[in-house]
Amino acid sequence: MKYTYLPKQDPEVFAMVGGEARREMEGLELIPSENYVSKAVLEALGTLFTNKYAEGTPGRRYYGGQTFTDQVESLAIERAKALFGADHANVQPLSGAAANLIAFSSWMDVGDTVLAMDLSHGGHLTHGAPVTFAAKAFRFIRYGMKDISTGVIDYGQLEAMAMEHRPKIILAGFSAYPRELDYDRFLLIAQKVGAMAMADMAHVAGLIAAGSLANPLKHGFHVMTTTTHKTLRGPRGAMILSRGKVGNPLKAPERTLENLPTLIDRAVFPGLQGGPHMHQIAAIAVALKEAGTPEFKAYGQQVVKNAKAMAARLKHHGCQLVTGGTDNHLILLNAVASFNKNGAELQDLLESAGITTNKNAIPDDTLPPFRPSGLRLGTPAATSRGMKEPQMEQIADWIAALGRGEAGPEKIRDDVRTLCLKFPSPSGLAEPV
Ligand code: DSN
Repeated sequence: MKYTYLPKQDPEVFAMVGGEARREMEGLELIPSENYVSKAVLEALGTLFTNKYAEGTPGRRYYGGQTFTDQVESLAIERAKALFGADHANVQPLSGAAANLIAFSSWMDVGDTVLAMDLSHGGHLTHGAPVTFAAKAFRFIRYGMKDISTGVIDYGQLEAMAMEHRPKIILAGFSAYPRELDYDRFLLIAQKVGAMAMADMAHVAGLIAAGSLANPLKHGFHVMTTTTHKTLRGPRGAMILSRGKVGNPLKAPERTLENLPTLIDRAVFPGLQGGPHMHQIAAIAVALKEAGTPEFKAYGQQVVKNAKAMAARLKHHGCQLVTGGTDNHLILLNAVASFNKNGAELQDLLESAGITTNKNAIPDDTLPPFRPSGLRLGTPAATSRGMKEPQMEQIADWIAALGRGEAGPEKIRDDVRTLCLKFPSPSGLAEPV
């Protein structure tokens, strides 16, 4: 990426942009929720659409001057619907936390109940962790894994809790769970108690688009939220996809599953947001076009193959993985059991060797969140650089050698840099013209 004005006008910020570009180019990114956007997505993000207010939906805006905002948002919506087989898409949520709160508020009143995954079993903060506003507004109850050694969800417990508490929403989704979910089981339970079936697919939306994981909407789920910047490889942002009939968002509809698209549009604006970020929506449109290509399908398959290869090699080195392996893009390593280090210590050690990861709780963790027992690893970003199974095995060898103290971070940092320079980041560097 070439910059003409920034280096001259604000060299301080430009130096920071350059530092981040070099960090991304020379280091290995293994945080499972991160990725590299294409140069086309980056260009769309830097467009004049950032100048425009566009409250409302295409064709029904509150301000004038919407010819091109209407076009670009409609394109993003149509591409999202086609990619995920949805009846409706709202592409305005600013990010994942907003998308989840909007989906909750479209279907529930204050005090209503949600049945969601336990945070330490892989659920997400925005699924009602006690520190969130959502937890003040709604009542969250928790399901978890039946058997942590395999990762299978306790569907019997889930059903019993649903029957007892009659939740308005049953939420399937996670940010640290390495296995596939049984969406048919979720849906049957939701139907039994008259709940809305909602999936938060932020982590795996790209894998769903690529066909490497199941699509909850195709299994009959009513709503699916996702961020756009993880495996989907777009800009930061989010979408809410749903089934149902699109109505006039200017009129409050009855709260029925059929009316979900309109309920969601109204919950976005004026419910919880103001003007959408139109430059972000333009970049989402570009990313959604990329996600519909055969190259992206191959990418999604390779992300999973790479995660399996890395998991197998870590196990070969005696590492302990939560659920014993992975079906998706992420691995949850028990750092204490593997290397007698907590997740924070291992994260810092790997970072000093140029490998970026994040500390993470493991199921029923006895350590606190700032120095938990686990470490999360993921392959979406490394796969975007074109790395395959041999590189994943090499990375696992480095992690094991560092963890056991058999190699120093300085030496491995050089090897990491050499590998990364052979597989350049698709986003490119920041250079002045
Ligand atoms: N921060 C993202 C993750 O890492 O899972 C989602 O919140």
